[in-house]
Amino acid sequence: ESGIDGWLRYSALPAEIKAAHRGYSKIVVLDKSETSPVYTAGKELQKGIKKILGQSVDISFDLSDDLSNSIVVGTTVAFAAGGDEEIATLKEDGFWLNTKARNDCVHILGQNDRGALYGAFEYLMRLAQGDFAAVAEAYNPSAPIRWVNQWDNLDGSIERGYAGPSIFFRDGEVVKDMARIAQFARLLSSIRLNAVVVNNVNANPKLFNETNLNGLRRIADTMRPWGVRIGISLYFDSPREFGGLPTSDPLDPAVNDWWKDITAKVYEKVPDMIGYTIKANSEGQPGPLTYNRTLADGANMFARALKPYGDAVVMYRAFVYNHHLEESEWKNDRANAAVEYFKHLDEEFEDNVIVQIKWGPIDFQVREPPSPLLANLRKTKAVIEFQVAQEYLGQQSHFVYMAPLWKEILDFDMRIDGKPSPIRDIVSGERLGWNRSGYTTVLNIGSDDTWIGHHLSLSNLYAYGRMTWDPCSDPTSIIQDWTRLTFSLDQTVVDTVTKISMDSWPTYENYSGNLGIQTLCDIIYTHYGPSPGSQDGNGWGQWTRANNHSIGMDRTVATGSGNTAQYPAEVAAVFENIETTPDDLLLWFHHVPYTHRLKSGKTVIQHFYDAHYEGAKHAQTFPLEWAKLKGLIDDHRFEHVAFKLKYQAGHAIVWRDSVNYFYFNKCQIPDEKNRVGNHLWRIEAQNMKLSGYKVVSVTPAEAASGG
Ligand code: BDP
Repeated sequence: ESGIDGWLRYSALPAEIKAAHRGYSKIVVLDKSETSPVYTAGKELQKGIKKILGQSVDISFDLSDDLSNSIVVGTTVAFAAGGDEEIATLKEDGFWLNTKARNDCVHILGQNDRGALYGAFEYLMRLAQGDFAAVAEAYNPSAPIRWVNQWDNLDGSIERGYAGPSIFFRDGEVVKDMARIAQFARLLSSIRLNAVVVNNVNANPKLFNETNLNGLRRIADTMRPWGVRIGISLYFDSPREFGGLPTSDPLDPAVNDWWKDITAKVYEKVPDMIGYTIKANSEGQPGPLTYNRTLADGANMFARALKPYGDAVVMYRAFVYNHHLEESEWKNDRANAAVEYFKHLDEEFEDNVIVQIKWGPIDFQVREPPSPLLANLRKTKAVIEFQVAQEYLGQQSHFVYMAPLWKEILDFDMRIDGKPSPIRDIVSGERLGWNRSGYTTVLNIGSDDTWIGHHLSLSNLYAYGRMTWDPCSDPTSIIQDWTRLTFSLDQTVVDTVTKISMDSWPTYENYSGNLGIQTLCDIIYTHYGPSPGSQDGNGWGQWTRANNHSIGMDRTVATGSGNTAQYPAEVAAVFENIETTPDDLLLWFHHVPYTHRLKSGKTVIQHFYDAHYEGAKHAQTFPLEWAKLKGLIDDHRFEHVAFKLKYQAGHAIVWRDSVNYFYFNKCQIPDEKNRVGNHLWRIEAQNMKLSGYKVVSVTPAEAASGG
């Protein structure tokens, strides 16, 4: 199997399970229009039932038919004409699933078209897992915004993409063939994600040429039947660079008119566009600050242009920082940037501006505390930005299942005004009374059949959908469901994938960066393999502040960057005090000697050594665990994952030795267990017979056994 259907394979149920199902008389679809998600739902049910149960069922559009033993799918409004069922309250995109309705009917009724399609998928995914239990339940999303951001470039490359070229763009234009785009929309809608921003946040203004505007129309037309809307990322300086204006100053009337005009052109092609995503004044991108205007001035310009278009919003990214800092400014703390830039503007943004905040204060590291900005906006609405792309987490060559990480962040209680404020309630809008907020994620699916470059990593997309709908979902049951749908109902398969997945984040953290020091990868460009030495003394500002005696970034008010004070008082007090800071964030908030004792009783440096050995050792178990699945799943995917996990196991050893040796060199404190420098389990190149290789120097040097 190629993996192209992801978790929507609808594998035939084993005969004994199938036998327990009575089948259906027909599928009654309450919308005849082929572009409606309700119609799509009908077709999907027909296809799924054929594959899962082996039954061919006809579609009818007539509610006045004899409905016994049928499936009815549509909106509650369309159904009201023909029924009197009592349905629990539904929110936007919600649905009602009743598998024991009158006359042995199954009712799948959406609050809107999209909800009906979500309901159809829910029902099919239950069937596919052999779950025929009766339900009569309302399903409602935690938040209205459940998006993904693809970072696709017009030339077909993908920023931080590890799964082949873009499915959207090639050679400067939108692709001709929409087949993959439809398949992608199907995957998104099955996990109840309602929009995709199709191009990179480092955007190209050529997106606005006539060919591409028509291309956007085709993308939107392809995704609409799946209930997925599209949005685009904008390049701030487009008026100057693309429109020929002398400036892109957001307070210049001509610039405002230019954005209004181009927006009108965009909406002529895509009338239901969800809006614009803006990355400005960050990492070399121009923005309002370039023109001595505030970030709110910039955001509001787009907001005004979008006002006439229904519920369209501006997603203004809080990821604003300058990486060209002079040496003297290295003392600045990039973790402070978002709050410093945005907090005082809280009252200034137009109602249709939403601030898009990365989950941590820096940049998708293996461990960060939650971004303090999530607790600093009151009036201005926000979405949290996750990263399904494993940019700093092994780039889909290592596997890290991220649902447990997201859950920790979403469960984190910010204690705004001393009251319970778990982040999931902030982003749902409940805590501060926001009407439009929620979630987005960086996603890097490409044209590879695996979608994402590693069959196991696709679980992150599935989990993202599940958690945005219901952030209280349990990561373990999510991965179990995903495994049953993706691989097999076999219990060994489910248990094995679950075990590898649930162990994957702690394992990666152990061998890649502990105690809140961040992922010790090459920070300058690749963000991949070990390079602890690259962390300090550069404008990218992801500091470890490691010297020969001590390590960690002092973010306290007392002696450091003052970052702790950006959190609400109760949380600030916990992080300010080294005694109450949890060990796994110790070096994020404090600078301590390598000999500092953790709550576990170990010193920091011994913890580093032990964790890296532990992590690399545990990574060796992944290919062994996986080997149990030989013959229980298809060979193609078995071999693909086996290869990846074996590579990961090897690279984990490179990580282990590089990081340990680097810090040993710095502090010269020996490992109590005398392992560092012994390069356990490594096969040295000089001990191998090699042909066809040439000798190169190893970077970073500490990755080489001889240093
Ligand atoms: C960083 C990525 C960079 C993105 C940036 C962003 O390395 O490629 O452009 O985030 O989020 O993590 O804008």
